[in-house]
Amino acid sequence: MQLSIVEYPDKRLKEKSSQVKKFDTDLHALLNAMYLIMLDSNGIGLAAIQVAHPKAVLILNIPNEDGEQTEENLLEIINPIITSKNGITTYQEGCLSVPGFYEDIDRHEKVIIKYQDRNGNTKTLEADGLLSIAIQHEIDHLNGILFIDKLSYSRRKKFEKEYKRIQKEKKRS
Ligand code: QAP
Ligand code: CO
Repeated sequence: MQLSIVEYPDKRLKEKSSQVKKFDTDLHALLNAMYLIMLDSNGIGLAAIQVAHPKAVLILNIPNEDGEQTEENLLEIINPIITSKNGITTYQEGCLSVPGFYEDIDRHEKVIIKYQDRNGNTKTLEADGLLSIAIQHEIDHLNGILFIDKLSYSRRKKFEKEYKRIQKEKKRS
């Protein structure tokens, strides 16, 4: 499966993802291909809608204390729901679908989610730190929301201007 990353301002990123019902080989092929393109793009998180599959599927691979990403830390999360959240934390986020732009975003400090794994087994995960932030960022994608949608009016205007410049720079190189 050859995937490519859908980039802002592509309208497909606004779509709401649908629930996964079949935990079959098609789903496994999608998950495997998502992992490869995420690593290839130097990402730590990716939702299926970012590769043009509007399904409630996301993967996360947070680096360890040594800054290394290992496949044993790969999380495959299907049909997630946040069952509990508390605290507030701020982190400078980026997104593979908004390349080259980073901005501070407020999130819940800790979340507990319920989700299914690639075989349809129900799991619970308690997350804090970068994992908690990444989960919230990716669940937003499933609802058609990008981190830039959370910016104030003035920061959003600043983003639009800067992003145009980034896009122009890319075309030149
Ligand atoms: C979502 O983001 C996230 O602009 C994952 O040029 C964000 O993997 C999780 C990336 C913040 C936790 C905190 C972005 C790669 C990767 C870029 C990513 C770029 C190359 C973003
Ligand atoms: Co993203």
